[in-house]
Amino acid sequence: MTTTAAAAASSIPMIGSAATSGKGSIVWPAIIVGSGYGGAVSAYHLTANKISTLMLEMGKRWPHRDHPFHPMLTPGLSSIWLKSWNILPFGLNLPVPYYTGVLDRVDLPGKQVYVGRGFGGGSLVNGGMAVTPKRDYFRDILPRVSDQEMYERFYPLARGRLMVNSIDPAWFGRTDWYKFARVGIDQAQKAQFATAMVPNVYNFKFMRGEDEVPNHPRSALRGEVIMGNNYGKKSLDRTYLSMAEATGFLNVRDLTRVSTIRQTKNGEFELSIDQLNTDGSVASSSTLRCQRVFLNAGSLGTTELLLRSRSSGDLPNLVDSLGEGWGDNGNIMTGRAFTSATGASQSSIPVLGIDNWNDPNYPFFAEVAPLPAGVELYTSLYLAITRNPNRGRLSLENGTGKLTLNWPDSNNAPAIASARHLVDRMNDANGGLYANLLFPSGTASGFTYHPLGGALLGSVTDYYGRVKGHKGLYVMDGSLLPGNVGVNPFLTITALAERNMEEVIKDFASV
Ligand code: FAE
Repeated sequence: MTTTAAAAASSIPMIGSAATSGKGSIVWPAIIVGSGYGGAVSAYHLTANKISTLMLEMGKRWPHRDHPFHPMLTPGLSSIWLKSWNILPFGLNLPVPYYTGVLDRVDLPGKQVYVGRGFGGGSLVNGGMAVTPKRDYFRDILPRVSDQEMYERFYPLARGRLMVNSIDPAWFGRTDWYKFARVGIDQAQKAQFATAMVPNVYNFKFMRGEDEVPNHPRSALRGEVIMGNNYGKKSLDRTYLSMAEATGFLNVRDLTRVSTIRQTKNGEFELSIDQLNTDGSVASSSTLRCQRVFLNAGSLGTTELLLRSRSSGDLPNLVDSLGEGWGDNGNIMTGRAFTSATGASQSSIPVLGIDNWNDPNYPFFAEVAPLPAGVELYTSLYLAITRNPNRGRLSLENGTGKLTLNWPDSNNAPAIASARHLVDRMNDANGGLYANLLFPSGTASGFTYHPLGGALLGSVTDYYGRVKGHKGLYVMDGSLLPGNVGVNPFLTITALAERNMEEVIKDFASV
């Protein structure tokens, strides 16, 4: 759904209303770039305060009533962002329709970065795991943010607004769909690893209905997740963004990509935008104006826009540390074959973690990941988040001006060591071999689902996401976080954005 600024400005009675400037174009009180976690929390707070807000999202808005999404083994039109082949780690390069689908992979030197595209950002494609980091690790990575405030106030607030819930232990204990996770618990216990059940934004009552109620619509039990869920998952378009739209103060333009941001002499901002067709071509280009910009294009998108705008002289005062502190959250995938039967039917939503975070030598938190192939593979799959202290730097490549990353292979060494420790100890205790058919070298460290950093809190921004050097410009997304949060990141991105927005909304008092 697309609402024009002009229509919105004339129809909404607002405190901070979009004003017509002397030149006749609309000046929005606030524009948000990107509709993932940072963008959605920004939208919630701005609109709750009756600030007329325009949200620009380069991906497409997919109405849930159309049930547009496909299982990951049979991708379709809505699945992949502007590629003609399946980009999944096990996608075998099979052909897919070239369209503005939900899952994208940005290939940078040393790292393939998976991201969500569409109204809802990463929430459309992620596994929904809503995990709180260990409190002492949080203190390590963000020492200037009060952990008391975060753990007593903002994490619970974020969990509530994201509609996080937990699986019923009795159903988990008996359903065939989670045999793979129960096997994970048994085998981890034999290997003397601790395990933890993990909350999720997928509605587990709905999932149980998928299992037990005849003719119930299926999503998690139909292999849907990484290319969108038609039902069950409380993606942001069903939570924060829907609450923001219900206020009447949020206007959304999808398929709208921001290319540069310029601050003018009077302190306002001009955003250059391209309206995209669903084949990726540019239908039209124009400029939008606003008083404040909330930049939430994700770690790569936000950092790239800032780098580009600095290099063109449009945001000349951005600090030198822009692009630094980027990390892959220690992501690494591995697996074990010829182990116990893990079940032919597997829910696509993970609920179990193997928690070895406090091991000083091989720290990791490993999601026991589903492999919903529909046949018994006697294989266990793990997406491990390791404590990898190595960081890269995002920058623009000389000559081409394309986003690039400095990430030597040696940066992956701590992740590989921890992942191998996981597999070796599990195999020693339970039997089994490295799943070399899936991962020829035993582990896959050349990708990440969790890009973090590039515009670090307290460095590129102040301690609340206000960008240094450009008053009125804010960042609230994963680019604030220093490369590794120790668990799956969206709950921390959301909770931190809640904390920051509660503070920066006070900046509007003067408007
Ligand atoms: P993000 O959600 O990426 O949103 C950024 C938005 O900005 C996107 O919609 C972009 O299309 C849009 N955008 C980018 N550039 C532009 C531009 N120039 N103009 C206009 N729009 C633009 O950012 N995390 C968990 O905690 N639990 C999980 O279970 C989990 N599973 C995952 C599985 C997969 C396959 C993937 C890819 C990620 C997973 N994640 C998971 C990571 C999580 O989704 C990610 O950390 C957050 O989505 C990042 O939130 P941001 O707000 O930073």
